[in-house]
Amino acid sequence: MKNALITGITGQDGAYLAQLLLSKGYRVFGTYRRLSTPNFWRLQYLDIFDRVTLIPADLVDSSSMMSAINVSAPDEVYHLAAQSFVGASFDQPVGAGEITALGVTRVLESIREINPAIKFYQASTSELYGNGNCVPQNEQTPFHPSSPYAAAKLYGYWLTTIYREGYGIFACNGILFNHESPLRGLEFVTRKISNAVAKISLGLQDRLLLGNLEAKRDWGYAPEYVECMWLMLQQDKPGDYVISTGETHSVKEFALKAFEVVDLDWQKYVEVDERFLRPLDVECLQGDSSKARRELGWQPSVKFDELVEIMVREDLSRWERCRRGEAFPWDAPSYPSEARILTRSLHV
Ligand code: NAP
Ligand code: G4F
Repeated sequence: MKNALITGITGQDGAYLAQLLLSKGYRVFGTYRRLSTPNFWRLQYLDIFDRVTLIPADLVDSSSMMSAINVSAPDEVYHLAAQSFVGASFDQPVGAGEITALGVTRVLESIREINPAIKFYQASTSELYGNGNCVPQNEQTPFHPSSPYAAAKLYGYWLTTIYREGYGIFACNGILFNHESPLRGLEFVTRKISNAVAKISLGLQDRLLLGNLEAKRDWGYAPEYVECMWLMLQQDKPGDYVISTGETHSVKEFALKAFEVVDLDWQKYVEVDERFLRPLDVECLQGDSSKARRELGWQPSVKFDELVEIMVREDLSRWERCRRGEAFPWDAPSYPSEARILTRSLHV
C-alpha cells in the first residue's frame, strides 16, 4: 500500500484528490492549518473525514512541513496548499511570496533532506500565462504573470523544475486551467454566481454584484482534474502538463447560463461593482492539453454547460435543504452578505 501526503487537503482539490487516492487504495495523509474554527466541511461532504490522517502544518513554518513528511513517510507528495485567490494576492502580496512561492521550497527541501525518492506534484496554474500571450496556451507558451499570485506560482514552477533537473527528484508541474465544482470556495466567480442564482431563485437574494464580466476562462470540472495529478506521478519520467478543456467562455456567459438553469434573465439581477475589479486582470485563458491527452491518456468529459448546471443545481438543493431546517456540511451560511462588507479589499 502506498502513502500519499496532500498539502491543503481541506481545499477543493485536496478533498477530491483524497477521495480519488483512497479509492485507489492509498493511505492518505493531509496537512491542515490550525484555525479558530475548524474547516473540514469538504472532507465531511465527501464522507471521507474519518478515512484520512490529518497533520497540522503551515507553509510558512519549515519545521512543520518537515515533520509532516517524516510522519507520513509518503511515496508521493501532492503540494496543493497555497493562498489560491488571485484577488487577495493584490491585498496581501507579501503573503503570496511567503506562502505560495517559498512554501514550495520548504516542501521540496524537506523531500531532498528526508527522502529524494519521494515523487512531487506542484499545483502550477494557467495564471502563469497572464496577459499578452496568444491562445490556446500550451507547455511552450511563454509566461507573463499578471498578479502577485501568478508571480509566486512562477517561482514555484521554476523551483519544481530546478529540483527535478538539479537533484533528480521526480517533480512535475501540473499547469491546470480553472476547474470548478460544488466544493469551490465561495469567493471564486463561478461558485459566487451559482450560489447567488440559487438564492435569487428562492427569493433569498435580489441582485448579484460582479466585477469584470468580459474576462474569459477555460473552466473544467475539478473531480476530473485531480485524476491528472495522480497520472503525472505514475509516468516513467517526470514532466510538465497543461490540463484544460480547450474551450473558453466569459464571466458574462457563465452568469447567463447559470440564470438560464432556473429560467431567469441574468440582466435583471447582475450589476457591476468596482469593488470586484482587480488592479490587473487576465483577460483570456484557453488551454491546449494535447500533451496530456497523448501521454497521460486523459481527456475531460464535463464541458461548460454541464459544469454550470451541476453547480447551480447543487447550490439550489443546499438552500432548499437549509430552508427545511436540515444541517449538513456546507460553507455558505458562514459568509457575510455583500451588503455588510465595508472595505474594497474583500473580493467575495
Ligand atoms: P483552495 O480550495 O483555496 O485550497 C487551498 C488549500 O491551501 C486549503 O487547504 C488551505 O487551507 C491551504 N492553505 C492556504 N494557506 C496555507 C498555509 N499558509 N499553510 C498551509 N496550508 C494553507 O484551492 P484549490 O482550488 O483546491 O487549489 C489547489 C491548488 O491548485 C492551489 O495551489 C491553487 O493555487 C492551485 N490551482 C487551482 C486552480 C483552480 O482552478 N482551482 C487552478 C490552477 C491551480 P485552509 O482550508 O485552512 O484555508
Ligand atoms: O474565479 P476567479 O477569482 O478565478 P481566477 O482569478 O481565474 O483564479 C483561479 O483560477 C486560476 C487558474 O487560472 C488559479 F490558479 C487560481 O488559484 C484560482 O483558482 O476569477 C475569474 C475571473 C477573473 O477575471 C475575475 O476578475 O472572473 C472575474 N470576476 C468578475 N467578477 C470575478 C468577479 N472574480 C471574482 N472572484 N469575483 C467577482 O465578483
